[in-house]
Formats: sequence, structure tokens, C-alpha cells
Amino acid sequence: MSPSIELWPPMASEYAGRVDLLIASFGALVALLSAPVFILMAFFAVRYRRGRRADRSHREDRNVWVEVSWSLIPFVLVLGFFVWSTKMFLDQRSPPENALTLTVVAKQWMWKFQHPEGAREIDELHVPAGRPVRLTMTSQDVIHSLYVPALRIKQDVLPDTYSQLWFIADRPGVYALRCAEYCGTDHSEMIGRFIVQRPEDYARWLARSGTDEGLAERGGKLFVKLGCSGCHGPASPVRAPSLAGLYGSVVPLEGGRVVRADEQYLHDSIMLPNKDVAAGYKPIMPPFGNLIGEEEVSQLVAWIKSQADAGRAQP
Ligand code: HEC
Ligand SMILES: [Cu+2]
Repeated sequence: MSPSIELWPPMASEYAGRVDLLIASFGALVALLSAPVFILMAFFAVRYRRGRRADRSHREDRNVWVEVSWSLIPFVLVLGFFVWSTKMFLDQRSPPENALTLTVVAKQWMWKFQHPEGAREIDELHVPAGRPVRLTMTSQDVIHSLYVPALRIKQDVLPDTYSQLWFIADRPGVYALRCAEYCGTDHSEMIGRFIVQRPEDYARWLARSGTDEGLAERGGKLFVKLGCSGCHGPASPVRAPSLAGLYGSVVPLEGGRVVRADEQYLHDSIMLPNKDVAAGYKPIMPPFGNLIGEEEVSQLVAWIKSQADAGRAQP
């Protein structure tokens, strides 16, 4: 990390170019709209300065068209920016289906990344160029914010909640990665490297740093180790719902509500099982909130997701 201050960060995605264009255009619009005010101010200051002979009679001289146009034209222009930026905002909220999903856990004061194939890294994020990447992020403690200036994107990372971010980085290189939310003493040290690699280099990197265990497999092992399978397994004496096919399904809850079993629901079912109790079951599942960290939860969630269309199979 060079100590020099970057005024205009490098660009690592096409989206970054769109953000720059928006900002530059908005800057130009503001300059355009305020220039007449300052030019006229200077002009009048000279023209009507003290001692200067000028016509100071206050004639009633109205021109409705001028008055309407100087309100209406800026209004329409600014509205154009509203539509433009809203479109970008919405694009930024909707990751494509085929995105590569990585899990991010923030904690004081580091970033932990887990790749679906199992590779894990700290304060470094390797991604393949040209491929949509989705980050599912949560925090182990306080609010952090993942910020990659070269992508022009930033998203708060909150405890007990999954937030997400997606991008297509298309320029291989090494870029800065920061925490953009003051999160305690070493907040300024919570920096890392965002590394965009050509797909073949990324594959090589994965193979090199990869363990032979994927995220989901690790989750499957934890499922047994933590005793989840003792209740949720097929031969269990306890009445607990099978988790096969759960992800993505609609779950009726005690009390009549229904929810879709997304990542957040799975997370909460493990950490705070009594928050939402599946209909027809007793709230006997112990909360794991104090026993396991967000990394383990994301592994368990990955495992449950991998069982989404696995029929009735249980470990
Ligand atoms: C003591 C038995 C028991 C243990 C141990 C247990 N569970 Fe549960 N679990 C239940 C019961 C009963 C329910 C249904 C009631 C509820 O929603 O709280 C449930 C609900 C769930 C749900 C929501 C299911 C649905 O259909 O909505 C998930 C997900 C889940 N458990 C995951 C886990 C994981 C992961 C572990 C291990 C870390 C675990 N459970 C450990 C008994 C248990
Ligand atoms: Cu932070």
C-alpha cells in the first residue's frame, strides 16, 4: 500500500467507468447551473458598484417565460440524473444468477474470504476477471463496510445480517480493499488487496491454495461434529425437520406466517432458532449463537444449500 494519496482511483470494472461518468456529468451540470449565478453576481457587482452612474430605478419588468424556464429546465435536467442513477443503483442490487458466490466475514480487524471450492484467505480477495462475482457478507462483531475503490462500490457489513455486493472485474491487477466504516482502534489497519486474475491464473491459484474440501463439505462435517445430525438426521429419535430440500422452499412458521428459506433464514435458524419456529415442531433446538462464529455458520448454510435438491439424503 503506497502512502501516496490517490485522487482518482484506478478502474477495475466497466461499472466503475459508469460511476465516473455519472459523477463527472453531475459535476458538469452543477457547474453549468451555478455558473450563470456567479457570472451575473460579478457583473452586477461591477456595474452597480458605489459611485458608478447606472440606472437604479426599479422597473416592473417581468417575463414569465424566463422565470418558468429557469425553474423548469434545471428541474428536468436533475430529474434526468435521478433516473440515470436509480437505474445504476438497481443494477447494482441485482446480481446475475450465474454469479460466483464468495462468503465474507468481517471482524475487528480483518477480512476473511471463503471461496465456494474451499479456499480461504484473509485480507486478500482473489477473483477471476470477466466473471460476475457475488459477495455474501456478514460481520462477527460491529458494523464494517467493504469498499473497493477500483470498482466504485461499497456496502455495509452488519452483524447477524447478510448483505451483498456484486461486480464484474474485467481488468487484471492488484487494487486496494478497505473498511469504510469506523469500527474501532485499528479500523485504519483493516485494509487488504483486491486481486483480479485472468481466469486461468485464478484457476491455478485456487488449485494451489485450495484445500480438497469445499465450503459445503466443511459444513457437512460440522453438521455432524456439532450434533445437528443427532436431531436432523433421518434416524433421529427427536422430531426435527429434515433439511434436505429446505433451501429456497417456503416454510410455514408457528403462528401462521410463511417465509422463504433463504440464506438469512438459515443463518437465523441456526443462531437464534427460537426467533422463527417451523410449524408443527417444538422450539427445542439450542441456539448456536454463542458456540460458533459466522465462518462456521456460512459453512453450515453452504452445506444446507448444497442439499437443496438432494432428495432425502442426510449425512
Ligand atoms: C436438539 C435437537 C436439535 C439440534 C441439536 C439442532 N436442531 Fe435444528 N431444529 C430442531 C428443531 C426441533 C427444529 C424445528 C423448530 C424450529 O424451527 O426451531 C429445528 C430447525 C432448524 C432449522 C429450520 C428448519 C426449517 O424447516 O425451517 C434449521 C436450518 C436448523 N434447525 C439447522 C440446524 C443446524 C445447522 C444445527 C447444528 C448446528 C441444528 N439445527 C441443531 C432441532 C435441533
Ligand atoms: Cu471495519
